[in-house]
Amino acid sequence: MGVINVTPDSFSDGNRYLTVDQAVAHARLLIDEGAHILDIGGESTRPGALPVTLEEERRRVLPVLEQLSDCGVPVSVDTQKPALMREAIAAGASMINDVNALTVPGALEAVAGTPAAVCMMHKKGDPRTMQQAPHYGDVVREVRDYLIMQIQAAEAAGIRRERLVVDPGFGFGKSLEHNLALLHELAQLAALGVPVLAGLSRKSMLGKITGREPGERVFASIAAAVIAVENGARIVRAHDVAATADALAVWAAVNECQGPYLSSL
Ligand code: 8Y4
Repeated sequence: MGVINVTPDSFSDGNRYLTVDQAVAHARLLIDEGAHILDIGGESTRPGALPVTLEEERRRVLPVLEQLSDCGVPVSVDTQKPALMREAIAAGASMINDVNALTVPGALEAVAGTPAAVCMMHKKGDPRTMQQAPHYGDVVREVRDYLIMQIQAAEAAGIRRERLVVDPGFGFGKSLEHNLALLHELAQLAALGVPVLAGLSRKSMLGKITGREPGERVFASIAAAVIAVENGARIVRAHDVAATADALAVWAAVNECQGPYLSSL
């Protein structure tokens, strides 16, 4: 899953066309590099980021989605707003990536009456304060139990299991030790029987391990992606798609789980 941010940088003073065109061009590049899914987000989820109004998020995300309707891969929309979830699905989104795991009022209903898939992510606390002093008894058990509850809530709302993806939410209210425990024990989440998505790309846990800035975390991200897949992740959310796709092609070849490799034997 390749990450497409539709957030204007501080230099392009509010020119949405530029932002939208850049996002679409970036999306096409990531497909070229081997992305099987795109994740489009119009609101930053990073600690300390400012919230965006529905109007603004809509103006960023929907034009990109429309231009990608023929792109050949499923498009996911990363949003926390039920109104935009509905509009995105109506505009062709195949999946909603919800860092709140459908807990915001109206989110379950927004997805339920549609054919879209949904990724339900665990997080602890709100993005502004979640990294201050995260505390867990048993982080793997707590995340697992939370995801089980949200799977049940989604099913109760009429969203069939086949449409669900779960995600431990690396970095969302977790210390380095919590993140490492979740990655080490990811198979316990994969055992829930719903595909697991892992988002580790360029994250600060990799900065803590390597001492590197986000742009220099590609190699660390590749290692994390391979470990995640080895431990049962089915979808990897990545910024550096070409590198990640090559690394996972090697993993897949070794595991003989891709038809083309077998047919050439
Ligand atoms: C550098 C670059 C440092 C990016 C940090 C980051 C996830 C997610 C995010 C995830 C799912 C991020 C929207 C955080 N992470 N959605 N979104 N899972 N499902 N930080 O792990 O990329 S944003």
